[in-house]
Amino acid sequence: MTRTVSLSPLNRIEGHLSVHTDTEPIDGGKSCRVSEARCEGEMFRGIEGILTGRDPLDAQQITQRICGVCPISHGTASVRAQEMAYGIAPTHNGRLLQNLIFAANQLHSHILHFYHLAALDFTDVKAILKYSGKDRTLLAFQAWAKNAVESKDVFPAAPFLPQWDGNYAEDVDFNVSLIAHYIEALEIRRTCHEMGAVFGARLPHSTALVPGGCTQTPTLERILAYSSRLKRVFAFIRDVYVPDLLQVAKEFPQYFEIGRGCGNFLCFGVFPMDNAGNKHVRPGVVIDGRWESLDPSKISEEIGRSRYAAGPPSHPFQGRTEPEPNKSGAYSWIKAPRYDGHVMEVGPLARMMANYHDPSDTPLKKELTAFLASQNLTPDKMASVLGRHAARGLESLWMARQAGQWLDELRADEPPAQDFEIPKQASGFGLTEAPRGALGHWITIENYRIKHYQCVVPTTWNCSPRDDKGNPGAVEQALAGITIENPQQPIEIGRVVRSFDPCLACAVH
Ligand code: NFE
Ligand code: MG
Repeated sequence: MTRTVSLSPLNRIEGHLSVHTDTEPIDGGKSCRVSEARCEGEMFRGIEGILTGRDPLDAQQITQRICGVCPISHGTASVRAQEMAYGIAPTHNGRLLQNLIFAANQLHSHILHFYHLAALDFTDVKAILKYSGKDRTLLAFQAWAKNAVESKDVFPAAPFLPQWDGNYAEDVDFNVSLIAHYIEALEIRRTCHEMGAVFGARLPHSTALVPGGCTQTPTLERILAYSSRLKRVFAFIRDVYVPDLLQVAKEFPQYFEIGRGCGNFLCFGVFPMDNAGNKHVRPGVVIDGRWESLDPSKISEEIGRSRYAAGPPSHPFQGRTEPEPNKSGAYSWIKAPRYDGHVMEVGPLARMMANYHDPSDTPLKKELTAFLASQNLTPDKMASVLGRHAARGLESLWMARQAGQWLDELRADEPPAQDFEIPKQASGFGLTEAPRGALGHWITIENYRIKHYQCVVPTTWNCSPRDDKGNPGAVEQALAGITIENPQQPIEIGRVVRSFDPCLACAVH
């Protein structure tokens, strides 16, 4: 008999997501297998509508408020769209400063995701009770956990305890070190925000990011402030984050087989190398295992199962966002973006796969090739829970190394931004990558004001509901077929969904 197993709301992600799965019993009814899943974005925000009628220069400020985790991505998509509309490009320094602010924000996001959101799916928190070392922070944590275990409170020590009985990592020292690194990663995140603020003026929401570059000049003092912090962050990624990922992979090899998803990957590319359109992370599309170049005209959004007023699949220049909360048949506030009608996965794994299959040599291809050889893995294993975590870690390592290069390329005596005038009528779009994947903003200007603004956002792709043809979204597909050992404590659903690092605030923007 079909039984619905839900996680509602799913915690340790950003925002309000409910996941419902229809399951069939296996193992005499003790366990079950997911036959199909539904992702439900539970809130509406309406930031695209807020932009209508405003000064176009408000856009990179207001759209950064879509999210406190990936604001720089929204700011970047917005300045790219405005640059196209104004007919300008960033200066040499402007491009590098934007890349540096972006890298700081993306490193922050990946470290946050692994240590503060996902790693608790694999960590046996109660292992801290067996800790016998002298670290005072860990001893304090031990006392807190002991009290929590003995307490009758419902949430004695959230988000650590209570914890479901799952198959967590077995090695006591490894569990304790994941807790220690959870604490250390808080400091590293602060360091990343400081790096971003050196050139971004403030973080999370930068005031320095502008069409044509950045308002902060690259003084020697600022370059040193960034580089000293970058050294610390790079060392953490190399010596802590990546080794922890490898250890999780060693303890949970089955998760290279679980959570495959739709198998199609979309990447808009990021980190411009010049103003001719070349990017360090190249744009590209992989459909049914075949690479093709990106064609932005093939992007559309479908809303048949979303809580918006009915309309045909629309390119973002035409798209509308008109809430209809009680629409019949709709089950989510997330739209369903599609590429040439295909369901696509976006994110670090999609960037890796698009760059791995790209016919030219790409830096990410080099990273992934070395990783696969060292782990004795084939590329198809990357479409999995662990593959997504690995892609995030490998990308972080590359990015932290590359950021040092960008610092070296800054020219102290050149301007950080390009002048421009806002035209009376214009339109443009900006495609970039956010930590969670492909992000695009589309702007139309009339009478010097924003007439129309649409954002198509990473988690909108990944957590989309079914489209007009009934095809489930990427996360919905990744859940189909997984086994849930204990339907009372469906830890496996959390592991699969969190591997995509969903942000629902972004998804419903
Ligand atoms: Ni709110 Fe975001 C990223 C964007 S996800 S985190 O990364 O854009 O949809
Ligand atoms: Mg939108």
